[in-house]
Amino acid sequence: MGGHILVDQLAAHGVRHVFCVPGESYLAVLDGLHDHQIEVTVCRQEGGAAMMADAHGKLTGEPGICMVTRGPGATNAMAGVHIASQDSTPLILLVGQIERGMREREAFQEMDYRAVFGTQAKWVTEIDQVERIPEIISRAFHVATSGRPGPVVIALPEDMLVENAQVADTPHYRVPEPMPDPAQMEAIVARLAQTRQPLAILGGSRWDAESVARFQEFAARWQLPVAVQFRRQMLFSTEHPCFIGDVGLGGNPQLMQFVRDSDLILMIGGRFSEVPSQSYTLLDIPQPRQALVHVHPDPSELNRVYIASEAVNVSPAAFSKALQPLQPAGSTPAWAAALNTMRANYQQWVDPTAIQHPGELQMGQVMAHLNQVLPADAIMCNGAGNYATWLHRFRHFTQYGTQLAPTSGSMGYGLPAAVGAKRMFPERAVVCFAGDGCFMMHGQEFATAVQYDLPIVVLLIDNGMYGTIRMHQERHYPGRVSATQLRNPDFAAYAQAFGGHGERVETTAQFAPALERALASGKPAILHCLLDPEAITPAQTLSAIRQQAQG
Ligand SMILES: Cc1ncc(C[n+]2csc(CCOP(=O)(O)OP(=O)(O)O)c2C)c(N)n1
Ligand SMILES: [Mg+2]
Repeated sequence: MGGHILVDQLAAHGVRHVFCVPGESYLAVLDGLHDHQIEVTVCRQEGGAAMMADAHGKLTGEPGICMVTRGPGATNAMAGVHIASQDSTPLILLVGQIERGMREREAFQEMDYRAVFGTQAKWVTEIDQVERIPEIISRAFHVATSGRPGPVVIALPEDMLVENAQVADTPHYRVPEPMPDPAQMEAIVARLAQTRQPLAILGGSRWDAESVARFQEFAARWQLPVAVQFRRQMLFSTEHPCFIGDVGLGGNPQLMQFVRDSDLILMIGGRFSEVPSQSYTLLDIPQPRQALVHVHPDPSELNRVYIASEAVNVSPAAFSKALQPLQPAGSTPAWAAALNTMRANYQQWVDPTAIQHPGELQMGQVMAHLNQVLPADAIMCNGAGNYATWLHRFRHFTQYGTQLAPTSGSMGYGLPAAVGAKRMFPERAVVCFAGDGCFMMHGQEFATAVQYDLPIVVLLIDNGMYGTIRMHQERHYPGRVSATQLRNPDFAAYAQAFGGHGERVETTAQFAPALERALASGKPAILHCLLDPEAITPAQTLSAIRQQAQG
């Protein structure tokens, strides 16, 4: 039966987990999962299920699998599809669909998936013939993972899923991995030899632990200054002597100046889109002043916004491999002093103990404590909000596979991502940072954490408002607070009501013992951390922003 064939095909491509919200439209697939070794995570909302699948894709490089019902299930899941698209994450969304014979009558929950997901997914299709399931599923895995990875959406007509057929399994998908032309690598080395101040900026997907290690070795050999793009801290160790920071929101102004002053930029894997480029101001468009080496797995991304001096159409993993034999001519490059200055500046920028802000709970101290007690392989998750700045600026990321953060700035991502991560890696510590606004967008997935006994820790940073928007409000419309105040529940009681561990943290001194109890509880936990609303950024208070805007 189609539903069973589908599950077998997923298994043939190595799938071990699926994230779903059930629907009557795909009962045959659920039946196929009944006796299968594939693990199922039943979620509370399809957006959360899709975000868990995205987290799977980010951590493993293999497509995360999400199953939802037609119409409202699919529109809910769109939240995760958009994240996977902007983050270049492999994801396959399987959607139950109305019977084939009812199409175009606006049947119950009918939707035109090609039209609705057409601009978000790499490929949208519908399986009309049960015999074609192996072919289409195989293609879906290849499309989702090759070139620039992204989401694929497949609609499954209900009547097709109950038809029978004899089919053969397809082999496990394989991602084509072209290597760069050695002559182009020579050209890049020749440019490096002549440059005054080079800078590598890392981003995108199709990295892995090995390629990160290779790139770190290359950077060390060449004493190459390295930065990462917005929410891509896990691509380069913050402890590496060549690391000089991240180009993101609320970034270090001196690093931004360093980008402008560089005469050669190696942009590897990323798109240098609106946020890292500081609203497209850091590099000239379309022709940057600097020589630009752009490495990207999608040829249509090369020369799209920035005209490259060397456009290298390979994945970051392939590029890092090709860098291995390349040796610098001399021992100390001309830019070594600039690197050391910038590295020292970076170390000051990320010293959390240097930060003081209003209120009894000091986030700098919280971050210093987390850096001390959390293992290096702890997976850190977040959604969107000013609270995330603390995590991205002050956490000592040192390993690949430790960060789940949407570059699309999608609120609510942190909790489902944490649930998905802990489901896949139960032995690793998983910590979710969430704002009071952010948490409530997908807070229902705390029930999923309880259902599967997933002891994640949520640090819920409550400032009683949609703080980011309030900050922008004060900058542009000072004193005119509109639609940004929040009246919140008791989040510790919320955790307890769901069957988890919950505590309220009001002061710095309370934080460390509360975290210890949360970790020791063995349950999903929420630490309801009360942050003074004045402490809107590590550097500025809300009142100061307002006063500045009022002139
Ligand atoms: C799904 C979604 N809706 C709205 C926004 C716009 N937005 C960005 S940050 C933010 C406020 C976040 O509030 P909170 O989670 O409490 O964090 P805070 O900024 O207060 O630290 C909003 C509404 C968004 N990024 N994503
Ligand atoms: Mg808030």
